[in-house]
Amino acid sequence: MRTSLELAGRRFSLGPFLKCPHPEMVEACGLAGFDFAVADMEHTPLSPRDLYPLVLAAERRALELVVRVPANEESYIKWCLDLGVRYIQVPFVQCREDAEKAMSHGYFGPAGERGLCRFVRSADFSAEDRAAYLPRANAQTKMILQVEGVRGVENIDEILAVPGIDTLFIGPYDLSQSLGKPGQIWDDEVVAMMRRIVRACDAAGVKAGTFTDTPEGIRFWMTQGVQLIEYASDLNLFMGAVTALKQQVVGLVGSAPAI
Ligand code: 3PY
Ligand code: MG
Repeated sequence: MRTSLELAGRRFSLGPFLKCPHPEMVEACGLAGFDFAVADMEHTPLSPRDLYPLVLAAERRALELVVRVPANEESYIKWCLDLGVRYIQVPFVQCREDAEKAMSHGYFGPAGERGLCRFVRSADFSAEDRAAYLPRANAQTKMILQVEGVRGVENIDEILAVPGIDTLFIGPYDLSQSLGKPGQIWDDEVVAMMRRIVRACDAAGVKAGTFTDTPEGIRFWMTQGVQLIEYASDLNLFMGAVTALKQQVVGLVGSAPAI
């Protein structure tokens, strides 16, 4: 993963969530200089079929496409990997067994039990040498596991002990809900718990990631040692742009235009 940001000698990756299944959005993220974008199958009805043009657009613009699958299910993970997606993000990991299951879906044996077919896009539809494919596929796959509930936090050390996790992603919104404070992502208890997870990641040598929806949030989590920051969403950025434009026009002409 490209790391375009730097603070105090540490490097970070930044990218937005995509809620719209449009390759143009993916290209725009690449052109804007983001390191990655996250196609969100958890919180949109994005289908596996929708992913193909997004993957092509990401490759065209040298952008990393992360796919957040709807659940920790073999089929979802396999469909994405077979298409050539390298970064898979798995929601709601609560314990060691969940983490082991996700990792097993991500890798061919002996590391895991990813379903094996070499007639898929990730193996160049069988044009790639079969002996070369399996180790190359395993080497390029990166698993991002989401911890976003109190149970996951309680089990954080055993989750982090599962070998091969690329990034442990903390979901602040679901975590705030799990703590009985739904939506209060800047509540002291929520932030303290998130910082505790970042420290546990540091100790385990696993990258920490999180979500934020303000530029101040990006800076704050960078200073806390988070290395992967997933930001707001394509639609949230668009809403911000059109709302700001409307306010600007109202300021110029003194009335609310019908735009
Ligand atoms: C959360 O905050 O729960 C998330 O999953 C962020 O994407
Ligand atoms: Mg969540």
